Amino acid sequence: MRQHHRTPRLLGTLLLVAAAGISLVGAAPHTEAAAPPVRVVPAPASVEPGGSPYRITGDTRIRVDDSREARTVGDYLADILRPSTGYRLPVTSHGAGAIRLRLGGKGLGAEGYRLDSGRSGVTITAGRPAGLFHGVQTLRQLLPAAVEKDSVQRGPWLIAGGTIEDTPRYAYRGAMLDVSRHFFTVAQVKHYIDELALYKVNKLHLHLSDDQGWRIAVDSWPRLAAHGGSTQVGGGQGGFYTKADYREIVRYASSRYLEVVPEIDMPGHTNAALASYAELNCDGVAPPLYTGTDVGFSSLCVNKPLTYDFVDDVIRELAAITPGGYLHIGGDEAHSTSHADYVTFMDKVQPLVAKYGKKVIGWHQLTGATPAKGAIAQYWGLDDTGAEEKAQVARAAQNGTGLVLSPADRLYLDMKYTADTPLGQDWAGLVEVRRAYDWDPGGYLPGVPASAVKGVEAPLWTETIVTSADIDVMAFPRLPGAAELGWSPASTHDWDTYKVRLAAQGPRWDALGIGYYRSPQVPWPAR
Ligand code: NGO
Repeated sequence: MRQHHRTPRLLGTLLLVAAAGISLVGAAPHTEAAAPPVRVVPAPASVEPGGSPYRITGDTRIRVDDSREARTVGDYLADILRPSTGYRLPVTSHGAGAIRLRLGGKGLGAEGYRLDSGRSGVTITAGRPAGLFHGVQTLRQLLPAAVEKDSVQRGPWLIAGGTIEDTPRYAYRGAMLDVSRHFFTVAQVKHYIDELALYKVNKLHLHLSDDQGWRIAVDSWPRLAAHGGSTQVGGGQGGFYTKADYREIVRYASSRYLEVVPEIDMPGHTNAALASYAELNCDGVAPPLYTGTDVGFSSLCVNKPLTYDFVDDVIRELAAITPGGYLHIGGDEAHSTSHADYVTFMDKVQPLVAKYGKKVIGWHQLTGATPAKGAIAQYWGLDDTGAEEKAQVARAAQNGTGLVLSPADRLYLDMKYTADTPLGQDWAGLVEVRRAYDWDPGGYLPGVPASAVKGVEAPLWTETIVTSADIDVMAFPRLPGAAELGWSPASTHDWDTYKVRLAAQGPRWDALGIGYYRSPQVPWPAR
């Protein structure tokens, strides 16, 4: 098979042709209907259109390999297709089936898949179940948008003929939800997970603590959640996850092939903890709970031994309910901590993360201390952040620290799109859809070896975000751009073809009930 990622212009052309809705396969004389276009986000690594489309009918069966994971992905696919097609679509591990989910295949890695579609059926092949799942997301996008509706729609349910072979550019493709500034229920988090899964995002970073709220139960320090979780920005009632709640989020995320990355932000952004336990404060006096939106005013007491008993307990309990490999320790905006104290704190806390079997992630200020071996720094600067700060990050990267890129004036989903955007903030600037998409993580920070970049993440801070509808309108349509930066080969990067593929997502979001910002930069089809 031709590897289109080595021939960028050709792939760009194919996607452009496909995006324009011009069928490359419609010429086949026996084709029963014009082949539908291939408009997939994130852009697959290789698309080879050709042959007749497959048509899902009332007789279609979903044949899966005889494994629990393949069966689960098959059931998930059937659950998506049944309401809108009205077909039975039995999932079976025996006999024939025109839609096939196969585990096997070489060279597809942990998350890649191959999708072969033709007159007689569609086969998704993957080395691992995650690849089958990602292949199913692609399959959804090959079908008409109405497939996403929850009531029976008219077909025909055609899937373009051809072959897609697809593996991700980066292993870390994240989204962050700040559940501290405003609390979001387990159901709301699951809803967001489902949206992230559409675009092959594989990390859910939960910002579980901040000045305004502590959101995870810790048995050895019960007031953290009971008191520290009892309010939020604006003074609402807040909330927290019990351990059972958190486990349920982890379980659900993993059913969508996302790994949860929990964050306890330290040593700053800790007012909720300091308010809950007087003894954590240097002066022994607990501050009141905080419901404003200032940053940089709180700090754990770096020179108190009790601080490290506290951190040890929190990390131990959190690590025990987190199957993923990472634990995020924050480290941003420690403006009330001296530099020397910050370094001391990070020297003491990072080994605790390792002690409980996890790898450290921290905001990129961590590179001003000594990042532990195997640590990841999450860059949240701007395009015009000073050269010195960028050089500090680059030096850490040269010395082995991995990077996840979340430039605030590109990937912060809480930035306003335009001055008229009702929600969000603008401290990092206005971030329209093109700005969010049109940059290259591989070459973004000078002096950073390409191998140091582990991926990208789109954080959603929630000072102004209260409901799931608020999440949706800030995440869509920028989140899919972030997901594409993480997944697609650099050779597919092209705003003009991307915006056409992105426009095709609009009717899908309408069908799914996702309210989004109809940016004038994107040629949305008329509603
Ligand atoms: C900053 C700050 C957060 C704010 C966010 C708002 C980081 C890493 N620390 O990002 O506390 O919520 O901006 O955009």
